Amino acid sequence: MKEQFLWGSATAAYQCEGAWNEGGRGLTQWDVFSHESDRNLNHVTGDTASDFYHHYEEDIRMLHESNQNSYRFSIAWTRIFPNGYGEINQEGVNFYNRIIDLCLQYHIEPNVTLHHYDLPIELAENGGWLNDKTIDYFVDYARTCFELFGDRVKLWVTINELSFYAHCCFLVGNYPPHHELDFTSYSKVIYNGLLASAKAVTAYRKLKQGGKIGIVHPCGSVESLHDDSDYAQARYNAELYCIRCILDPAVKGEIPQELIVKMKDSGLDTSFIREEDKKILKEGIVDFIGLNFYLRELVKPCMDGVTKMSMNNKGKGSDVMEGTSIHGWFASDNDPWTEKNHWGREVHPKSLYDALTYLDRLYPQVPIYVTENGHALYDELEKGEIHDIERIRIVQGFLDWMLQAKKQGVNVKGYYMWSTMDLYSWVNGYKKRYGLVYIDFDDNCKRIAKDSFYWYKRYIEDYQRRETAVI
Ligand code: BGP
Repeated sequence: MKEQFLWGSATAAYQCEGAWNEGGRGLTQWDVFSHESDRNLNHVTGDTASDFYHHYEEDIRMLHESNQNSYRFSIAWTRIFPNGYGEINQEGVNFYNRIIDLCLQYHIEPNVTLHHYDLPIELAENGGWLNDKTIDYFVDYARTCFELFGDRVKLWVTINELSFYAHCCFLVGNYPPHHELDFTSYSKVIYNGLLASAKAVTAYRKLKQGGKIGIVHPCGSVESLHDDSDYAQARYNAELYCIRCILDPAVKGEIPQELIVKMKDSGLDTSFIREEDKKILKEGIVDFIGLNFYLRELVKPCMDGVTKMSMNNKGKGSDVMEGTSIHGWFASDNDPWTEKNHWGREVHPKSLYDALTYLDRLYPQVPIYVTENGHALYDELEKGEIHDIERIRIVQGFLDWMLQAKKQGVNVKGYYMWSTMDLYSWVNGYKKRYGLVYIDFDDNCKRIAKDSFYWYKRYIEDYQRRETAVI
C-alpha cells in the first residue's frame, strides 16, 4: 500500500501545556525566565498557556475533526525527570501515555520531539548545553522516552531548532541566559547539541523499535538580490552558517571542513571539536530532516560591516528590523517587493518550494517533513468567529508550492502547520497567534475553530481524494 502523506499541525510543551506546577513537573529555564526576568518584554508566562494539560482530549478530537492524521508535539523533559535526571515521575509518563493513546485511537500518528527549548532549570543553572554532562542527561532522558513510548511512537525528533535556540540565547540575548554576540558559547552549544542528538539517534537504533528519528532545523534556500563574486561568497558563507552547520553533521555525520576553516580564519574558537567525536556523529545520522520553514535566507555581503543581531519581539509598531550581520560572512538583506508580516518577517510562499528543492540538492532524496510552517497574525474575535482569511491565503500558497516540489520528486513526506491552537510565542507572548484554533485566554482557554481550521480540513480532504483517484 502507498505510504500516507502526513497532514498535521504542531505544538511544543512549554508553549501549550500550562499546568507548570502540576503533575510533579519540575521547573524549566522558561519558568524562571518568565517569572523573574526583566527581559521578559511582554510580561506573560507559560503557567497556563493554552491549558493543553487539561484540554488535550478536546484538542486531539479537533485534530481528528479537521482530517489531520498526525500531531507533532514535544515532551516536557521535566515531566519525565523533574530535575532533568534521576527518578522518573510516573504522573508525567501517564500524561503522555494518555496523549499518545488518544492520538492512536483517532488514527493520528504522533510525531514526538524530545527537546523543544525547555531545559530543566537545574541543568540550565549548571551551564546548560555548554556543560558536557547535559549531553549524557539528555541521552538518558531520550532512551527512557523510547523505552516508555516507543512501542507506539514511530516518529521521533531529537532536538528542535538547535541553532535558532543558540542564536537567541547567545547572540541576540533575548532568550536566557541572555549573552550577546558570544560566538564561543554559540558554537559550543551547537556542537554539544549535535553530539547529544547523534547519541540519542544511536540509542534509538539499538532498541530496534522500527520507527524513524530525525532532527528539526529552521532554514530556507540561500538567495541574494544581486550577483557578483562578493554576493556569491556571501551566499556560500550563509549556506555554511545557516544550513550545513547543522544538517551536514546530522545527515552526513560530519562537520564541514570548510566551516571549520572559515571559523578559524574569523578567529573563532574551534578547540572543542574533538577527533574522537567524529565516530559519534557518523554513527548517529538521522533518518529524516524536519524543516521548520518560515522564510528564506536572503543575504548580501558584510565585508566592512559591524557584527550585530536583532529580533522583533514587539510586533506591530516596533521599528526593530530583524536580521543578522556577521562581519566577513554575510548580512540579511531585504527584498522591497515581498510581503512582510506584522513582525517584519518576509512572507513569500514560493520560498517553501525553493527551500525544499535546495535541501534536496544538498541532501538528495533524504526524507523531509515540514515540521513547522504557518502565518502569525493578531487574530480578533468577530461575533464569536475568527475570519483569518490572510492566513488561509498565505498558507494555501505555501502548501501549493510544497506539493509542486513533491510532484517534482522531492522526498517530502508530511506537513505540520504551526500551530495546532494559539499558544505562547516565547518572548512575543500571546498576541502573536498562529493557531488553527483560537484560544480565548480571557475565558478559561475556550477553543474556537478559526476559518483556517475548516479550510485546512477541506484542503486535506481534496488532496486525499485526488491521491485515491490516482491509485
Ligand atoms: C519556531 C519554534 C516554535 C515557534 C515558532 C514561531 O522557531 O520552533 O516554537 O515559536 O518558531 O516563532 P515565534 O513564536 O517566535 O513567532
